[in-house]
Amino acid sequence: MVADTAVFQVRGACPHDCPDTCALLTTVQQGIAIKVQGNPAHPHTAGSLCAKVSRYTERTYHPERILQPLKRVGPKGAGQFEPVSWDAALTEIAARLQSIAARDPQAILPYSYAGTMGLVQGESMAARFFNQLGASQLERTICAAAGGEGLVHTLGGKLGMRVEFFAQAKLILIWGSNSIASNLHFWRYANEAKRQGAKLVCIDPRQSETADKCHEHIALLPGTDGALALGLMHELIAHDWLDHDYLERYTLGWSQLRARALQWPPERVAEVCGIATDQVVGLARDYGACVQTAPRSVSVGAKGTVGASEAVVAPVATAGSAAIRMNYGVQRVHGGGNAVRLIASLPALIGAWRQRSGGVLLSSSGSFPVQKAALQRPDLLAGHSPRTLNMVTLGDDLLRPASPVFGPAIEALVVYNSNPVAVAPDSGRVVSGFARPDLFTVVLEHFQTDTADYADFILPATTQLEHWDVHSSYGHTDVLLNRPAIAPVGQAKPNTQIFRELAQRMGFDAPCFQDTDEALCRQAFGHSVDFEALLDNGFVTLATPEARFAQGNFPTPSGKCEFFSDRLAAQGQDGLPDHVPNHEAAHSSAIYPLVMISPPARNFLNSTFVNVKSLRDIEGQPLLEIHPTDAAARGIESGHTVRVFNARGAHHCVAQVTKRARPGVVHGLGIWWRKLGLDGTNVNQLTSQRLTDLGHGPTFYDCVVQVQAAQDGGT
Ligand SMILES: Nc1nc2c(c(=O)[nH]1)N[C@H]1C(S)=C(S)[C@@H](COP(=O)(O)OP(=O)(O)OC[C@H]3O[C@@H](n4cnc5c(=O)[nH]c(N)nc54)[C@H](O)[C@@H]3O)O[C@H]1N2
Ligand SMILES: Nc1nc2c(c(=O)[nH]1)N[C@H]1C(S)=C(S)[C@@H](COP(=O)(O)OP(=O)(O)OC[C@H]3O[C@@H](n4cnc5c(=O)[nH]c(N)nc54)[C@H](O)[C@@H]3O)O[C@H]1N2
Ligand SMILES: [Mo]
Repeated sequence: MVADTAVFQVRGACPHDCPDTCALLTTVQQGIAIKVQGNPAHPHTAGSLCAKVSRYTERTYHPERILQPLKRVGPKGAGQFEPVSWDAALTEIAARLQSIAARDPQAILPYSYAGTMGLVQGESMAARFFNQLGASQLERTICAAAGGEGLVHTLGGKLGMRVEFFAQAKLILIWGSNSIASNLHFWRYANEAKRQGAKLVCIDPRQSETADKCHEHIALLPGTDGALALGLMHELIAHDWLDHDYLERYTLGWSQLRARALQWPPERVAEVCGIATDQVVGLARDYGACVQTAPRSVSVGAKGTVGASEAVVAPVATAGSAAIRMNYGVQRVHGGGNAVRLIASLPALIGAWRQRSGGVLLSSSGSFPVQKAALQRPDLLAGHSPRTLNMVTLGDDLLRPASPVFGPAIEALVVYNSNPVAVAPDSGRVVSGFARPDLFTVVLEHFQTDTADYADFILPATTQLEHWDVHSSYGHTDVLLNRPAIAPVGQAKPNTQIFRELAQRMGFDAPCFQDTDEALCRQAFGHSVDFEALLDNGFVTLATPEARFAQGNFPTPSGKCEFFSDRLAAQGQDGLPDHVPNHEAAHSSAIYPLVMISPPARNFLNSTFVNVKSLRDIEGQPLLEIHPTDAAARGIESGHTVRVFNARGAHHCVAQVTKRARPGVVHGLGIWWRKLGLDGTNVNQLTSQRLTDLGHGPTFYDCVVQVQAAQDGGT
């Protein structure tokens, strides 16, 4: 038996919604986690963590952690609760859900996202529970849906370059990503490439910390990335910086895409993107210099047809490789799906995929053989065919009455792994919905978040240090195991256990409701991942090809990189990607002349960590970055409280006058807890519930506002 005083380390995985999915080492002494570090044995983590997760023990043992079930005693939203026993809480919740389900289970809505990315504490037991119940299904689109669809319809899946090979690229475009803040372990590889002489270009409306460290920064207007990609294609065609062999063999729809791109000369692109023509031309030159195989025998007149090379041209790597690290910042606008389709098409034009250090990476999550059906058991739906509601439009949906089109009004909401009152768009509507006195709301949480304030019951959930889980990643290709390092703090229980116990009270007797967390960890990848190796090492690297698309093999219906998608055309969409303008920028007027984007603050993770004081102190207060010209026109100076407003609402925050913002664009760095802000709101008071072109995603960065100095210091 291990003596109580023994100090030991437990291998785990970072649960947060971040491409890095780090391997953790937690030091435990006398049953207390005293330190959380990066596992030096894991190549991507390389022993270092971000500032946030280094503070994980501060969060786990936070004095405000919820340690017992709580029941509402005050009015909705007032945040007044009293402790109750687990038995009393679960019995009452089960009774309420049963009585609603007896009328129509679709009146119950689960709401969850990526508070933990764990496959087990995410959608396993919870999904089984709601499937068996026949509750409304949730379309989990709040983050990556447009970009994900864009990849699927172009490359065939959420697949791309392996992140480690960025270190060998000669040109890296960091496109819609503040990597130093949100993808730190990729930045390590980019930096290595930089040391070897690679050129780094950042494409982002904001002069981010990452832009500071790149050789060049292209500060385009939000939502104009599709136009920029088309402009690059125009130049690649005009100068014949094309890998004709690759285009001929491994792509579909080149002649159509070529014709469309030729409508985008650099001058037009510069106008739409709000940048200099030289920047478009220069970027195309850099990218074109990395063309892999360009047979000379081909006719290339700007108006003529590009003939396929007659002879088989051996793929000779003639130049350094171009790699694109795209991130989800590009796709939170109306045309986000099309923009991702266009950017993901670029590597095929120059044959960048031929080398392992060329291509594009937006997400690697499609590499993982996750046994989703085994975890979630859609078969339990038998007899039910519930509606699906989109998590982005929660505000409107909570306020919708029953109708033949919508179905029953939402009567109960069960929230876990998410903080929708803070993170969902158009919070005025979201808050009105949560405040409905007749809505029954259960929130599984670590803390009394903005959402938990509106709960009828808050149930204390365990953190990553206290439960089992298994993780895929969207930024690398390793599977990670998380072992519990400490016993649950207080009366907290894993999400899985809470749903197991609720299932029992609801009389759900299928044997799958008895599966333990360890059994669920094993089911997540079935036989495709060696679980014993995971138990031994904490991580397993998937056997994925080094240069996945060097010989085509795109998992699309045609097996090619699909510039033209028959699947999209069959849905009545344009089969060919195009620049799709923003919903709102296009209508910008004298009333709301500024575009607001609200990218992540470096020391928060979405709304997680905002209540960790040491991290909040670094961020200071909710900030609005505004360009000196826009500030001067409004009599605003750094440190002034400003009122940011549009037709959806108003939000007060503190101005930071800075050239990090380009003229015409302001940045409300997110995502603050409303109740820790200046006036009980955050940036989502201003964002809209409108959806993207593909994937029904959110359009957080497609938002026009006006800004004025606040009259009375913040109310
Ligand atoms: N520290 C930290 N890390 C995080 C997160 C966090 O909140 N904090 N969030 C995590 C999450 S949920 C995700 S989905 C991932 C990815 O998260 P992303 O949100 O993609 O992360 P970033 O790379 O920080 O931000 C996107 C960048 O896109 C820029 N941008 C905004 N609009 C446009 C546009 O129209 N075009 C272009 N080219 N750029 C634009 C923003 O200025 C910002 O610098 O990161 C994760 N990592
Ligand atoms: N304005 C604006 N809004 C945005 C974005 C933006 O860029 N701008 N980004 C969007 C994006 S990309 C995303 S992904 C979403 C993120 O939205 P969410 O996924 O809702 O992310 P968080 O705000 O981090 O909230 C997660 C919550 O889960 C809780 N949690 C963590 N682990 C567990 C667990 O094991 N059990 C339980 N029960 N709870 C747990 C945490 O305490 C936290 O309160 O926000 C979106 N909202
Ligand atoms: Mo996200």
